[in-house]
Amino acid sequence: MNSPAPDQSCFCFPFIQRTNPFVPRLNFYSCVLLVATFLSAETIFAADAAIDDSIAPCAHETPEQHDARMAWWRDARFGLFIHWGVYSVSAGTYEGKRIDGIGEWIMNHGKIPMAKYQAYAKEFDPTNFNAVQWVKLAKAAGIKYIVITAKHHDGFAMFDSKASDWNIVKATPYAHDPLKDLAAACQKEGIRLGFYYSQAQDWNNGGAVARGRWDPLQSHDMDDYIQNIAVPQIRELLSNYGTISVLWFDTPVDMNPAQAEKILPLLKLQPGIIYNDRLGGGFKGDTETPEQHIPATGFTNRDWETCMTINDTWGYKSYDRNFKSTETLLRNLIDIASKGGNYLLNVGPDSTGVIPPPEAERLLQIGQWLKVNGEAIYGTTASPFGEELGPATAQKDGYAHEQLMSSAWAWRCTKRVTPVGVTLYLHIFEWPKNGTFLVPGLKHEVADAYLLKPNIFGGHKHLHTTIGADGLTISLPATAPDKIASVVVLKINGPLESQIKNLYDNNEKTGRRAFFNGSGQSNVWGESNSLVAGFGTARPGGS
Ligand code: FHN
Repeated sequence: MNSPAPDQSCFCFPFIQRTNPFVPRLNFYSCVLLVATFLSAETIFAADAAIDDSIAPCAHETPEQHDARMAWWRDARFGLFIHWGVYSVSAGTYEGKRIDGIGEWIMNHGKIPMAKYQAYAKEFDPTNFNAVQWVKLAKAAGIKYIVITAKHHDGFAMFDSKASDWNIVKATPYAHDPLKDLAAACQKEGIRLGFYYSQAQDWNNGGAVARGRWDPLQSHDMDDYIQNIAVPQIRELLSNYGTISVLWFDTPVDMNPAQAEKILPLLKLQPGIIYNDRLGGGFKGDTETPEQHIPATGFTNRDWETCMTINDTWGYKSYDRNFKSTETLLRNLIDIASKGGNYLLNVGPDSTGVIPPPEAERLLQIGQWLKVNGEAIYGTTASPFGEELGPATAQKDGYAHEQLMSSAWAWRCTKRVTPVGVTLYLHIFEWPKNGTFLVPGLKHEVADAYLLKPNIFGGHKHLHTTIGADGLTISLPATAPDKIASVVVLKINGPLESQIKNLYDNNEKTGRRAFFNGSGQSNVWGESNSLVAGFGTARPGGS
């Protein structure tokens, strides 16, 4: 472990005594850099101009190579996010008081001193954790990849780390590495595995702290932290767990390009790995990551993934029962697929290692729908229409920030290009009472139209269609095949022609605004956007 001698004090923050066994060492030069970074936002942007993109993995790949690398992820459409850590012990309550906000932030929101927070680790003994069961649940839910918190902002490593003893093997009675089990189970069951890693914020190991430090023992030297904690831990994660398909960075608070450049080359340890847009330092990554909302129009030129809680917290809170209905979750998945994105839906296991039953139940219900209708989700691309979304309206996301979102919820469409033409999947949420459904603007003869859900004999009910001035009208049976979303399949020979009104065109700006929330406003960490260098702002020529 890289722990300093206990009597060292910090050059920048002389009031900080180095008594925390987990904090890394500060040196004169890193302090100067730190102060300079704090003093001037221009420092960040000046350095940003000098970013060396060639160090990014796959920096020189051709568009075809890029598509090949992203292919499995684009096909997957549905991933499972897992926020699990020592915060599941406190479960939203500190010293008898319920702490507001998301559960994994309890140390920060509750201003819990390091010593008291670290004591929770002694109660973290998840003997009910069973990686095979988790992965089987994910599979039954129709999930294709898992992203689990290897380290969240509290700095607690959910894996065996030599860089800091603040980890599940050394600091808990469990004394075991659950990520090893999960990696083995994913490998066996054919589920892709990704790691979430809080590369900048670390409230126990000397990294950045959003909203200000609250314990004098919290040291902060970003360069030292990046060098001695983030870099070695990411190396461990990308070296010791077999194939890792995704590295999911988060909250690039205080990250400058030079620090991001220390991390980026490590991704070469996993050829083909996909990383998101939250590294910081101006690197745009492979994916956009709208959080707690679905952008009105998706992103036209970037892969994107909405991450979302199943209730109102990422990490377990014993009293958060505000679970979204299966109907909402399924509509979200379909809405996202219809805009060409992925849904990364979160669960928060408790401190014994159990995924709360209401969360598991919802996942299984989604899985039942996907078993019948998965063809209309996996490997599909965005709707060729857009009219079904209604006008983009300002609504609140899960953090009460205003975002632009779709206003109409009668139906959605996904598309698959086939060797002979195009297949359209109409996901109908509001089954028409008059027995007909109009696809506005579609004037193609269809080679076949049928309900995706098979009848009791295993065949499909074929549907009559007619072309009129407004589009294609489909005759439907009186009752919906599915209570939440019934899928009608339209087979079209040859390519779709351009008379279809496509609201996705030229809408990238709108989609971005919906995600980034406008300049000068607060982001989800309560920091000014301008201090979070590069986050959410795609740099042409980035990796
Ligand atoms: O601060 C985190 C939060 O705890 C959670 O991990 C989410 C998931 O996307 N990300 C951050 C906020 O953007």
